[in-house]
Amino acid sequence: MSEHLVYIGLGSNLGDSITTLRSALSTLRQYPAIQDLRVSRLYYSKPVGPQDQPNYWNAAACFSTSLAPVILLDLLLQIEKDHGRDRAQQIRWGARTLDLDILLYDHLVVASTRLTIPHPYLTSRAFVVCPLLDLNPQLTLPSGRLLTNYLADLQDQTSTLEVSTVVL
Ligand code: A4P
Ligand code: MG
Repeated sequence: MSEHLVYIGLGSNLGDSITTLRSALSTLRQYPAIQDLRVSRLYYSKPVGPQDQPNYWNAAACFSTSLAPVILLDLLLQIEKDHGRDRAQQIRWGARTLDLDILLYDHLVVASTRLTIPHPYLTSRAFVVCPLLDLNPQLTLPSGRLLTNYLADLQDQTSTLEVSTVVL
């Protein structure tokens, strides 16, 4: 079975976010098809989008997997649901107990109705770029561009992004 290197983003701004993020990571570690999972530092930041919602806790994780992209998406959506994510109540970019996004899957580019990889907002959000660089400072996108090259344009966001001492 071929293995793929995947990076995911984790976010939460409702409920006990740190417990939720830890629980989601421990759920992922229990799957035999997910191996060598590593987690970034934990970040705390103001919401992007509607401001009338709590601040967010964010991190990224990378792992090796034999799961195809849509199978992995279904697994992440199920884990979100199991952690109280209620899509019926949700507005775009609004508050959520748990958000799990596929950021990168090898150097694959996907643009289907269910899945866009790389994640469309990956390079424009410091709360995604910074944890990804924790995991791999030399990370490159499918375009071949180094992710670190995008940091300069995100200075407004990085100045308000707090790194937590909490280890997930
Ligand atoms: N989908 C397509 N591509 C992907 C992918 N690469 N990974 C589809 C995961 N899902 C993907 O997801 C809706 C659908 O997107 C899925 O069913 C899947 O088929 P969603 O998580 O409900 O999306 P959304 O929240 O409505 O929109 P979006 O743009 O994905 O939201 P984001 O980007 O997750 O933003 N501020 C801070 N500081 N930190 C945050 O984490 N998060 C958001 C939500 C807003 N502001 C934030 C944060
Ligand atoms: Mg999402």
